[in-house]
Amino acid sequence: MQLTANIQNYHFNHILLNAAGVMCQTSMELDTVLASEYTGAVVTKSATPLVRPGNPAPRYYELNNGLGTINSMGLPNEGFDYYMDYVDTKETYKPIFFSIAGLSKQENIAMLHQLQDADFDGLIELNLSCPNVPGKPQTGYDFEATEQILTEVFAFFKKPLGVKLPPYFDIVHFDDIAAILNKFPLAFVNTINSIGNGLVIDQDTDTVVIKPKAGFGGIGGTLVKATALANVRALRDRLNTTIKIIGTGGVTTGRDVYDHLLCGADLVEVGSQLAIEGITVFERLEKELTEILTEKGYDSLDDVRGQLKIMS
Ligand code: RRO
Repeated sequence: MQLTANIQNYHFNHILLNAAGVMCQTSMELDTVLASEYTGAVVTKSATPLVRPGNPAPRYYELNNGLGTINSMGLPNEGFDYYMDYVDTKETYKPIFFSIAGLSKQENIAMLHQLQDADFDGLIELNLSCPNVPGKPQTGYDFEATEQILTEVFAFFKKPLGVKLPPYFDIVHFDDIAAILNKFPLAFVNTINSIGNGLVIDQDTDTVVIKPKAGFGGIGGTLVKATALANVRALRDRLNTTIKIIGTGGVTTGRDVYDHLLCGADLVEVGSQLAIEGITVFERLEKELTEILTEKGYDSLDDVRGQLKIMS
């Protein structure tokens, strides 16, 4: 069965890939994702202009019972030039998403100018939703700032660009963010980033489980699946059809991938479960998805995408 997708002129032979931040900080990790037979693309760790060590450890924790993860990595990355060198020298037929997350609008604009002028011919993901840099709010929750940066970006930027969004929790917020995003020629939106500023407590020691921000961190994995699906569905219902959707959040089984597709996702990313299980997660998820599609008698993803049923 063809488990493929398209965003503009980019073709994806498989619908799964890593979520930014997981298995994508170093060239070796990026190579690992690209080398998997079951990934359609790779996304780089969100880059800042200069290399960053990130927050102090421990900064990542896996909850018991596979419930999910909490992280406050704090945007550790090798710096913009490192990822530019990587994409410049990498020979692959798979599309590459170059993720950036400047600490200010000016940093994002500067990196986008460099990407615009470079030979890079992949897609660009502007991360508007990092929850873990102390003192830096998530731009995606500031609708005015979101519209402002996109207005400035699209005044000069001509390459395929998408945005990584934080989860929204209110119908009016779905309406408002979609109305803003629809004003721009976005190639895609990626929803959701981790649910920001959760708190996990160790039962034996009555202590938080990560050190930065007094234990507050972004939640991922099974715990966030319902929120992720709601965001994919709500945005698919509201965005122009030219804007494709990457569904991210709560994917640990083939059924979770299927549910993202039902809600309208074109591609599906795996974050927490990739960190927990490693690169073989993609093979398992694709096999489980294929079994579900076969059992239901579907021979194309077009039969599934966006076909969620509601009650009359
Ligand atoms: O590096 C991080 O702390 C981080 C980022 Br940039 C992000 O976008 N989402 C997340 O959960 N962690």
